[in-house]
Parts: sequence; C-alpha cells; structure tokens
Amino acid sequence: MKRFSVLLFAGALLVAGCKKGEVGTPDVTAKAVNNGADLDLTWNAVENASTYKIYGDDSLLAEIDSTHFVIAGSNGVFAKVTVEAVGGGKYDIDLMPYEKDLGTIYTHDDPDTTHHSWVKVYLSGDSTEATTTNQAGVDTTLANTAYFVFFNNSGTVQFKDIHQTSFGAGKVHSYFADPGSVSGLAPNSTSDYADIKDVSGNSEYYIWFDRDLDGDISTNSCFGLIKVGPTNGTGPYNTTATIYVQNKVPGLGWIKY
Ligand SMILES: [Ca+2]
Repeated sequence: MKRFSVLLFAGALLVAGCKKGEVGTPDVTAKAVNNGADLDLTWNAVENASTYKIYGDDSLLAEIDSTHFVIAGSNGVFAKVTVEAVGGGKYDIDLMPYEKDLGTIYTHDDPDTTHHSWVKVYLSGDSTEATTTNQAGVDTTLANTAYFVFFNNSGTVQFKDIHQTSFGAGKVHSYFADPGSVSGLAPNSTSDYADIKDVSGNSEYYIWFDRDLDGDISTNSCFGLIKVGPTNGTGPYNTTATIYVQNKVPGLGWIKY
C-alpha cells in the first residue's frame, strides 16, 4: 500500500510538471533567403517562453524576444543551427552537407573507359547522390541530374557543364565559382559563376546547380562544393575529388563540413 502511495505521489508531481509555467520547444521552419546566403528562421510563439536563443554550431549568436530571426551567412555559416525557448527545449536544424569521395577522376581525353571523366549528381534531398561515370554512362534524360566533365583544354584542365559539350542540355546545369571571403559560403550572385571553369590542383570550387535552367538563382537551385587534390599527368590528367552538396535546406548556399 505504501508503494502504491509513492507511485501516486510521483505521478502527481509529473502531472504538475506539465502544467502552468512549463516552457515548450519551438517548432522551427528554416528557409534560404538572399539567393541562398542567409537562413531565415520562423516559429510559433512557445507558451511561457519570453526569449529565445539562437545558436550556430552550439555557439550563442543572439537572444531575442521575437519569433523570427535571419542568420546572415556573410557573418559565418554553420553545420547546425539551434533555436532554444529559454527555460524550455531546443530545436536543432541539421545543415551538414552531403559528402562523397569521388576517388580519382581523369580528363576526357583519357582513352581508358574505366577512367571516369564525368561527375553525375542526383539532387533530391535525402536521396542526393554523386558518382562518376564514363561517357557511355551519361543519360541526359534523367530528371534532377547534373553532369559535368573533367576536361583537358589543350593542357588547361577544366570543369565543364554538360550543356557546353556535344551532349547538349541535361536536366540541370552546373556552374562553378571560386571561394569568396567567407569559408563555407557559396557566392550568391550569378556573375560569380561560369559553366566552364579552369581547375587548379589543391583547390575548392563552389557549384551552383540551376535546376530550372533559367540562369537565375532561386530556392529551386542547389549549392555544392568540389574539392580537388593535386593534378597529375601531362595529358591526359587526373586528380582526386570530393564533392559536397547542401541537401538539407533547399537553395541554401552553406557548405560547412
Ligand atoms: Ca534557376
């Protein structure tokens, strides 16, 4: 009987704990704004919360009393953003990009068909997948799929989007840009991007995937980054590559890995 009372008492405490005064957890919507440079956060007011704390990779960025906050990528980008109802719960937004080690890629003039020159990127949220293929494996009819080739232009190695090759337009166009001043932030102006880009060894290039082929950046776009190792050879050339794609928030240009 005593045990029963203790259980009842514990139960009563639990119920009391959920009542008046308890602060809940915000339910946050995150979207890309400013051509993917900034992250816009909104949530409904949490009962009994008076302020909210915003964190980037667990560092406090701001404490506010409104239910809307924009993180400007120009101040730095993050792999995780958190909104905390002070006194209550935290809501985490995972922004870690998709990552794939592509191994060695070879310029298009390499006659060995097992030496892949093409990078294929299927863009679809959680199903995002990057692989390499040879010329025979290129299929321009595949939806949501970008292709670009590692190209030997008379001794200058380049990344070249498929629509600049004899294959013609694919379903997605890729454009390449040098890194800007903020680590992990893809440039957000179309003028920074080119569909043919000279490649230096041991470098990183941002990629803008234009998914509606209109030449404009929008939330329908997708951003990534390709990191290349040293370039080897005298033509054909080869290098190693790792690709990253921001597939968590549509149109966001944050590639923090
Ligand atoms: Ca577009």
